[in-house]
Amino acid sequence: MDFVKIRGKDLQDCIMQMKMKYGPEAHIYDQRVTTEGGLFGTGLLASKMYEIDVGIPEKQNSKDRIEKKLKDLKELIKQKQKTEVTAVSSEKKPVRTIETVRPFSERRKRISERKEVTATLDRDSFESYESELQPYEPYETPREEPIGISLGNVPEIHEKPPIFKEIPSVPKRSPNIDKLMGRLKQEGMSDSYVEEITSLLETHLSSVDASKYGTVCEKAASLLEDRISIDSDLFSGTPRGKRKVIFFVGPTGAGKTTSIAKLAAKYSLHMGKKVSLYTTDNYRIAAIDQLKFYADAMGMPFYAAKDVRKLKEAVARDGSELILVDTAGYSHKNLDNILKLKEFYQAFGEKDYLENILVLSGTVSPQNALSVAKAYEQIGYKRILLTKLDEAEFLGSMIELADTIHREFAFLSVGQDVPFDILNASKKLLAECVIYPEKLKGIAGEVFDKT
Ligand SMILES: Nc1nc2c(ncn2[C@@H]2O[C@H](COP(=O)(O)OP(=O)(O)O)[C@@H](O)[C@H]2O)c(=O)[nH]1
Ligand SMILES: [Mg+2]
Repeated sequence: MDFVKIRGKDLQDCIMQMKMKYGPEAHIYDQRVTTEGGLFGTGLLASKMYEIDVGIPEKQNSKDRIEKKLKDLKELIKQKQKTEVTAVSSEKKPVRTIETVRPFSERRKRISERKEVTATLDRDSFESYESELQPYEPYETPREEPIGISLGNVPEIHEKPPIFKEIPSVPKRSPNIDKLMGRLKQEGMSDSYVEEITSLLETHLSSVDASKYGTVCEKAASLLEDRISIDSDLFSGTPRGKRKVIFFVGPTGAGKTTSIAKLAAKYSLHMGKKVSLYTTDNYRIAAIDQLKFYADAMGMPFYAAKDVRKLKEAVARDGSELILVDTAGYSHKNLDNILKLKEFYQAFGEKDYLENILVLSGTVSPQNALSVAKAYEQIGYKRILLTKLDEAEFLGSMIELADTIHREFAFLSVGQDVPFDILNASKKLLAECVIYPEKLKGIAGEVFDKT
């Protein structure tokens, strides 16, 4: 605990300053009225002032401290990467200059000790807490029929009376719209979706507008923006007084663990929330190690769930406001495994508000993304965290997918740098990445500046 004095014109002013400077955790432990100025030290005509003594918990006593923690975390990660490379490239024991990076061997020993005391799982005693999950809209298969103008839908004009003879059977598209259609198809969007977007676009463009490619692109970007839904608040929809629990689900390698670490840093170090990290990926020591490393670096509770009963005990003791749960990556071809994730919901109770967020890599093919989105529909999810934008060539198919299955984008992961390479999802950015693909290059994240 640190202590500071704050002076102000009245108590209200002092409290305001305290909250602004030191956040919600700071509190007053003493207050007094003092004077300031006055003639020749006599106190005559002195103005009345208030002074408070403030206690600030170490964790968030200043912006500087948060920034320092972030810097330390970055340093630590760099150090870890260096030591891992050294360990692989030479037989020599890696030199570790930061004490907090404990040798893996030591951690493995601790983990195996913990494994020995694993209790057996009483699967029959599970109660269903699925109703706690937010209702998810049923999955709809992508629309296949072209909407708007299509050759099949155009009336047979040649059978009309002679007055219409001059009208071409298919309305001629402006070359700029054709060019944009090509662009969208190259983005991985399906023919029917491109048709839908461009038909809509045509209704919004005058012939003068359509003659300028720049205007066509601008309008297309704004129409596409309207098709994108976003929600970047992890607490979104959480009823008052409930704790938010988020399971990050998705295929192996999608970026679940690193994204969790980034979001944990944002919500804990930057926003001052009480965050805990859990993993249900209890079979792979490396997976436990990876998340534990981040949890240790940020000084937050970490728990590797061995079974539901143990997890329930840990959850009951946990005083955090936000629990981020890492999960094992399951192949979208193995529905049974995906459904097994639901077992872990039993560990949470009435005061918890559960959500799944699907972590999806922006580098996968449209077909793969669709299969993954469908497979994880079995456990329900409302939001998508899109990763690897820095490596993605195109994002069009991801936008189409989310629009078609009515899902929101939550965050965009834009690189490997924990905790910085993540952004709140932005309609404008996503739409512009599709229309102007050069935007994808050099995209950078730095959530801590922006919120
Ligand atoms: N280029 C790039 N790599 C990423 C991104 N997110 C994660 N990765 C990398 O992808 C690999 C797998 O990430 P990880 O979080 O372990 O995936 P998980 O298996 O889903 O937990 C790691 O090497 C990460 O550094 C990203 O946004 N861009
Ligand atoms: Mg992982």
